[in-house]
Amino acid sequence: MSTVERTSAALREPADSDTRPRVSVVIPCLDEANTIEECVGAARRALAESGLSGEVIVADNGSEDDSARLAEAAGAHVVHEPRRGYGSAYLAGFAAAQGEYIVMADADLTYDFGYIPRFVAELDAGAEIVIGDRMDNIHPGAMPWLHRYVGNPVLTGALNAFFRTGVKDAHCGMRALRADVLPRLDLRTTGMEFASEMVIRAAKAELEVRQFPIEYHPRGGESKLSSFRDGWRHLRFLLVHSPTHLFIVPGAAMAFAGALAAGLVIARVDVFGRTWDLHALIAGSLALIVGVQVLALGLCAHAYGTYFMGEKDPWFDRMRARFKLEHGLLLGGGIALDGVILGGVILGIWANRGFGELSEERLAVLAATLIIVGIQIFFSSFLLSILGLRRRG
Ligand SMILES: Nc1nc2c(ncn2[C@@H]2O[C@H](COP(=O)(O)OP(=O)(O)OP(=O)(O)O)[C@@H](O)[C@H]2O)c(=O)[nH]1
Ligand SMILES: [Mg+2]
Repeated sequence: MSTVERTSAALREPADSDTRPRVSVVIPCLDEANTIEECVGAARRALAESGLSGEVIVADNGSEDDSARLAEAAGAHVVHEPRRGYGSAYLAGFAAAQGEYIVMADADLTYDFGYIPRFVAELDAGAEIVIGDRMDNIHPGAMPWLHRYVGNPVLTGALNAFFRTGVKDAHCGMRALRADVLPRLDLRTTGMEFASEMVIRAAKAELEVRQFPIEYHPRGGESKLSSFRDGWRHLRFLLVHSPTHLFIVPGAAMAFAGALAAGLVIARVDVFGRTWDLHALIAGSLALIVGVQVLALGLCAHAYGTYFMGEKDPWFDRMRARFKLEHGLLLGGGIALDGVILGGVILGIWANRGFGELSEERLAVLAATLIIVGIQIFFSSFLLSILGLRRRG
């Protein structure tokens, strides 16, 4: 289920413009009985004080405490989502939202609902998504050291290195968006990685994203965040959505280093005053074989993304415009054939010695490497072609 199939109520059944609220404040909630009432009250006050018509939706994620009842009593519309996870809770909340705009914030009093008018003003001014930036205004005790100086900078840094979103605080939980961008965002993730997914999808869909500094307060009640499990979920999401960084870059680096090491051994070039020999050749060969394998997997992952997930990658598009199946077959077949010829040369040397002592380990490693790499390229080219059989674009 995603925001395409489960888009907001406002888009499925447009209410007439007189009754439709402008703003839906959506609050995900898992066992936040200490703070949920105050959050709902603060959200309603912020709407009333700024003259915005609105509703407050609490997406209760199977709380075992009194959260759902307290939220309802405080005036929220409570939707129940039994499937656990921050993303699941938000998907359920979005599906119930009637507003033209959606404002998102946690149920733990870390975010100040007084910012709602500012978020709305940014949307009114043309933004499609607005994301708070907590980084310069974190109150003492609001964010553990590990998240402030390791988790957030590393994950936000990786996200921007991979996807160039320019978002400064990619995990900020206070955001706002136009309900009508939900189908373009097509959000699907169920856990905390939902926060990253939204930022990445917004960048890929070229939405107008704006940010402004907000304050981050210490939490009331117990945190639901698990540093390592949730951190890993974010990182995993970034990696599997960027085959270039997961496969192509490390694969190319390994293949290059391996080919270089093997080349230096074969050419008998001195490195740091020593001639590298068989061990360096074996290491180089290993790196080259693994590197080519990883590169081939990366190309297949790119092909899958392009053909089946509507991804747009100019680099991959250029590659597939330039290289056809036959190019791959010729390259792979040619390299494997070189390896076979080299094997024949070794056999010739052996025959010359009357099939006696033979010590052509270097040539043998080289021949085996060429045959392996050639066969990998040959069959990977077929696999790439198979992936593109039913392509539409
Ligand atoms: N982690 C988590 N949060 C959920 C879930 N369902 C709803 N939530 C709500 O999502 C919001 C975010 O969770 P938090 O525990 O505040 O996570 P966080 O804001 O990253 O971490 P803190 O800085 O400790 O608050 C809270 O309002 C939770 O109650 C769930 O299954 N897991
Ligand atoms: Mg929180």
